[in-house]
Amino acid sequence: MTTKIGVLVMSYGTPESLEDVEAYYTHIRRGNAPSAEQLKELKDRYEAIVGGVFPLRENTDRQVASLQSALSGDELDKEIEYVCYQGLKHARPFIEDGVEAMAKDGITEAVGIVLAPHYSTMSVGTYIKRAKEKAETCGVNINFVESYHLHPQLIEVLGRRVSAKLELFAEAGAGKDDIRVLFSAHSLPERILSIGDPYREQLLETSQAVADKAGVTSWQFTWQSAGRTAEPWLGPDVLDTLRELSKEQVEYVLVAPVGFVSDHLEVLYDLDIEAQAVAAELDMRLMRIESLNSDPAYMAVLSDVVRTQAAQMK
Ligand code: FEC
Repeated sequence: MTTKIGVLVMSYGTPESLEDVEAYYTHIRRGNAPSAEQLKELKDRYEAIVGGVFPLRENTDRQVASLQSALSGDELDKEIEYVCYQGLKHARPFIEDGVEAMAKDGITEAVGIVLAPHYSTMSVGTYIKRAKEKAETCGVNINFVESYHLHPQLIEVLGRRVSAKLELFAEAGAGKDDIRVLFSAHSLPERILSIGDPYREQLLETSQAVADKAGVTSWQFTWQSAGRTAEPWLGPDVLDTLRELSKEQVEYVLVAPVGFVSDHLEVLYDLDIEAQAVAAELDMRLMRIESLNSDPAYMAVLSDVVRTQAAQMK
């Protein structure tokens, strides 16, 4: 007999239209509406992205569909049928909607996974909390993949992306030691450090492993996309790091945003527009590795960790 296992695939979520940005921003701010100035600033950033205003929606849709295919084509697990459901943190379908949809389909056993490889109580932890709370009310037994930041195939594919851009720099005349690789991730409030949160450590572990894989010795870690709130956020920010590197006469910089897996605002605006503008001012050449999006290698990572989690539930 085939057992059906639901897979709740969770991601950040993005507005559906410019009119929807205010509600989205209010949700991120836990019900506090942004000021007119903050709202305009965010809408301007969405409008500035080239190639589509809300690319994260399409990218998440594709990732969920690709993961479904990867799990369905599994010859090993003939007794298990995996059914993927999408659940977004700040937009429809919300995490709770995804859990409810599973329950309506009669699913009682599920695995939850976030499209972000590193665990933090303030990021992945809050996705898990919401999914768990909803699952309890719907009679769904759900277990979670908390992180997969050192999965060998993840390190392999990120290493390949770093090497590909380093080759482009070499073709442009840069020597290996002239290039600084900057691994980056979304900043979080500094207070996470005092509660022993593993986020920073996991990001450094991924960075070290990818650097080793690509044979990079000249690298450092930097934060990006800090929120616009009064409390201190983890730094240094990528823009400050570029200014520091300029003082060290570094001319070539490769940014590898290993904390993200998709093309979205924080990559397409914060790096490709904002950081590029600062690099140009400093007369530096800046490149970024391509995002994983629905690369089959990333789908293989996700399907592997989902299957491993499901096997532990048997
Ligand atoms: O393309 C898109 O539409 C969405 C891009 C997007 C991603 C993303 C990922 C993460 N965030 C994380 C933490 C925070 C915290 C706050 C916060 C605020 C924002 C705002 C926007 C936004 N985030 Fe985000 N984040 C994205 C977008 N984020 C827009 C609001 C304006 C601003 O501050 O820039 C602060 C909340 C507060 O005000 O209290 C904290 C983390 C990630 C990476 C992990 C994940 O994907 O969940 C952590 C993509």
